[in-house]
Amino acid sequence: MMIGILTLFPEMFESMLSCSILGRAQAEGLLAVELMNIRPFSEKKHKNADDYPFGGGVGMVMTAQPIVDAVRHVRATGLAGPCVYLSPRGEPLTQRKVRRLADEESLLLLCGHYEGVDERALELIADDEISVGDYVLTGGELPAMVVIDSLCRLIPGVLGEEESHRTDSFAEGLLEHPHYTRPREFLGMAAPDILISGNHEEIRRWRRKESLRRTWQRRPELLNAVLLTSEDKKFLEEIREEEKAE
Ligand code: 4FV
Repeated sequence: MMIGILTLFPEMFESMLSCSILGRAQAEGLLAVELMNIRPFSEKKHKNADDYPFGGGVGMVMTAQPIVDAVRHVRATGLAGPCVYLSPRGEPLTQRKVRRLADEESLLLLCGHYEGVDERALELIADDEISVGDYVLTGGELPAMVVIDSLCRLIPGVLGEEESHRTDSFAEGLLEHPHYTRPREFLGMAAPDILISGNHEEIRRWRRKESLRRTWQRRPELLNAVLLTSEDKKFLEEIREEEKAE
């Protein structure tokens, strides 16, 4: 997969792209990331890429020309995938959306900054808008990193055992079950015996029930979107009884 990033602050990406899973994915040729600074495309004498908002108000707005020319340059290099603008008014990013993006050959991520981007640039070049959450950041760079990080996990070969991202939170629309590792006893707290029993069917059942419990406790609305098995319904019954008893 090829990901192009258009930003005024390419240096923000250097460390996150160079370490751990993302670093390895690029080294193994499973992912290619092209960082591009928008500013050099500015036709302004001092290369500024922002200006005062029409209609007044605080802050600055990114000007259309450098963005449109930068996208045209990227398109000319053959990156044909959808151009996604990161903004609080975008479609909320979900694991389902991440899976859809991961099917693309290539992607172009446009990072806004200041108050935002001139709307005409978005009309000309944006194919999609994505939000990573209902809060306001200083720029689209961190949201772009969130998209890249969540995407790269789904690229075949990036995560060790293929299996691992299939058991993710949200992979099945539920929150993740608790995880434990050595030592068996920590500060007097024991890891659940079932997990050390070697009985894989019982472990599967424990993990499914604990995923359902966490989801029921913290994000019950998610349960409406999950196709619950009869086993799930029985677990939820037990959980309601157990929680009532507490
Ligand atoms: C954002 C978000 C976000 C808004 C103005 C950048 C900032 C500034 N992007 N999900 N939440 N963007 O807050 O995606 O230009």
